[in-house]
Amino acid sequence: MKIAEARLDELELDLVEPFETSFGVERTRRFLLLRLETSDGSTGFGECAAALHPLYSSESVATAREMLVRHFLPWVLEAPSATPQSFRTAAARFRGHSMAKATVESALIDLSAQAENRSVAGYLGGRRRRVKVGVSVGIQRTVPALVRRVGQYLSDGYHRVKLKVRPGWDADPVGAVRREYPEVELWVDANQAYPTSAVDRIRSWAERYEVAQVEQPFHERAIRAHAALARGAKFRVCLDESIVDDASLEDALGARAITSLNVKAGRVGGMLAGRSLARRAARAGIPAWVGGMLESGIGRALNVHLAALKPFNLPGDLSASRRYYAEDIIDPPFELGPGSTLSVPKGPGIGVTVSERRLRRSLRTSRTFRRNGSVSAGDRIGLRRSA
Ligand code: OSB
Ligand code: MG
Repeated sequence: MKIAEARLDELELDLVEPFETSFGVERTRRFLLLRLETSDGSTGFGECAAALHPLYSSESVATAREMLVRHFLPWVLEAPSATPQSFRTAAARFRGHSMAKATVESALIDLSAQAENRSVAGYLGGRRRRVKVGVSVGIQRTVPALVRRVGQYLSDGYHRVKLKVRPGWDADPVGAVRREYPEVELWVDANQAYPTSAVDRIRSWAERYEVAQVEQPFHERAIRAHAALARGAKFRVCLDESIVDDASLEDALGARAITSLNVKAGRVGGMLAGRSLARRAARAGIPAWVGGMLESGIGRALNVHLAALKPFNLPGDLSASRRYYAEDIIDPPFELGPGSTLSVPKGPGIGVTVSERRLRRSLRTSRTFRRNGSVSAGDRIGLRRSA
């Protein structure tokens, strides 16, 4: 495919409620959206998972923008033919910046799938029509508030609930949710908040309250501590931040530090890498699932397509549009279906329509780059005030 134009928008969408984790509170989501246009007028989208500040990982909107503008978009606009695979090979010489890389790869996958008149899921080899999903619940102000929040999600129809935990917000809230909802499938995610000395304490409350999965309790490089927690545990130990490439997965498997794999295309450099990691985990008997980064409908659609692949056999952090945003930027919005599922858009490509009107309302900056080397005159400031 010959790419004629790249448009890089920065958007800000207000979350329906603040999302608090062990690393901070998010009230709005600021993110980059990439729109690639081919010389014959097809358009493909990629949403960058990087947040405004580098708290989940070292990438941010600013670092991703720098890599896109300085390195990746010039490559895309100069390549005689750009494919997801050729981009991946070309970008591999740059270390890190996985979320920036994944953004370009996603837009190229959207275009490649459209060119073959298939959905993104079909292009990647996925066959599911609906994918099982759950909901990730942020830290709340009080335990009763958390129990109420979980109750609302259960009545919405979610079958599995992932509670964000951290030292001081763990045994009490998890126990209260378990007592109120004896049957719910409970997961927890600490985003690296515990010292490695907490192995026994985590094991104790996780087993007492029948937590099915504990995600990333320790630092991303603390592989031995995760292995110690996994040894003999009744719950799965899931790694998120620790797994960034093939080598980190091999090391975690070798150390028996992982019994569930969270795949986020952004964290691992794209959907192609995410697919191969999930296949590798499956060969080792380890289940995988698709994680989330509070994406808008575009990123969510891409995640749902990825979750249609066979090795993703646990419910993903893929919730309905209204769990995140009052108004999504896609049509139709994602709605929760029977059996705690989302349906995989049929395509071609991502299979959802981007509402340019709603996108413009959330626009902070926009810059367009063209093949002949021209760049639109300066950054266009969106309709919303600057932060
Ligand atoms: O660790 O899974 C995580 C959101 C932002 C950053 C990290 C994480 C999360 C979530 C939200 O848990 C999952 C979602 O998008 O629903
Ligand atoms: Mg996580």
